[in-house]
Amino acid sequence: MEEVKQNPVQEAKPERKKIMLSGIQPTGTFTLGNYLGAVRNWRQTQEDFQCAYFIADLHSLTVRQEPAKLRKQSIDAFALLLACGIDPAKSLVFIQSHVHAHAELGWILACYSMFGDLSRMTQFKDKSAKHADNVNAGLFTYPALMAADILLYQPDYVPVGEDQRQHLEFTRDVAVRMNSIYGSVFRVPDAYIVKAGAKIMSLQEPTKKMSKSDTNVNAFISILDEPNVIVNKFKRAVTDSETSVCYREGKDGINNLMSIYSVITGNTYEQIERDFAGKGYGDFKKAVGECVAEELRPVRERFAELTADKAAIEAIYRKGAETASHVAERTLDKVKKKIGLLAK
Ligand code: AQP
Repeated sequence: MEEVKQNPVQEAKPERKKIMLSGIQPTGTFTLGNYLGAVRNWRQTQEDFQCAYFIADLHSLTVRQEPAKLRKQSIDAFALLLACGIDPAKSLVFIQSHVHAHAELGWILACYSMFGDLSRMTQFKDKSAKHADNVNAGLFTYPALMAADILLYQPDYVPVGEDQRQHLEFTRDVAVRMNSIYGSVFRVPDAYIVKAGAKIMSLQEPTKKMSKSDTNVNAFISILDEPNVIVNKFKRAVTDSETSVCYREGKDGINNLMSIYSVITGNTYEQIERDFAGKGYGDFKKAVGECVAEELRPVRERFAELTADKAAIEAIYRKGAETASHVAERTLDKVKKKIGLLAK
């Protein structure tokens, strides 16, 4: 196989492109929410930014995982990133646990993270309520690891959907705290606001966000679902007892479907309301299902091609780990020196 060159995010010239970084957990096949809210935008941003994208496998450990399943999900998630159009020739793509600096800086930053701030994190509250039998320390300190994931690559921007704002604020606070004690250690990243597809909701409980670890398979669209499965899930989507397709407060189910349809087709809500005036929810759900199935078709096909050659995928993530380690260790060495750890 031809060697794929990974794009080293920090070896940029003064007129460098801005650096952008994000990650996704290997907790299941990506959903339509992950795709529209994150990965599809990542594919577009890699044209204008120097991007680094990673599989956040260390984060997935905050919830108990089956080892064999996690391994498979991690390699599949990596292949999915590539299938969604993340191009290792343009972006740095790697697996978090392959780069030791993440865990190491995570510990250091935990020592600069405040208990009060950690205890206010929505994700900690949500996940500890959902997994009351396993409220572990990682679930509590994960924002410090997330700050390390980001700050190691000195990005200018982190793309944030609605659910991620708090994490970036936490990261910025830690970076500012360290910079104010030790001088310039980190670039303080700004939010890159993702408007389109910012939050896709569950098809069964449209007040909850669509999640890949939802136990109800009808609640989410997996990006590898077959077209007929996608159309059927949309047919079953929870809506309301009215009949007109319009975007209005309280119509959470229809609002969600309109938002999905609008992101994919580029049609405005007014246009959608006009196109479906006089038609029932059935017609609209079918149209949404069909456009989603069409949007995901190339991803599914590319994923099948990629996973047929496991060695090729391994070569890409090994190369990614090597390049990412090189970049991350430069930041880590700088931090260690600044805070007073003795050099080897
Ligand atoms: N429903 C969503 N709508 C829009 N964006 C979403 N994202 C997740 N769900 C939606 C975005 O996907 C990126 C990666 O998320 P993640 O896998 O790291 O964690 P998550 O947000 O916890 O995603 P899930 O699917 O809900 O995973 P589980 O079920 O394991 O907790 C992020 O940029 C996120 O904003």
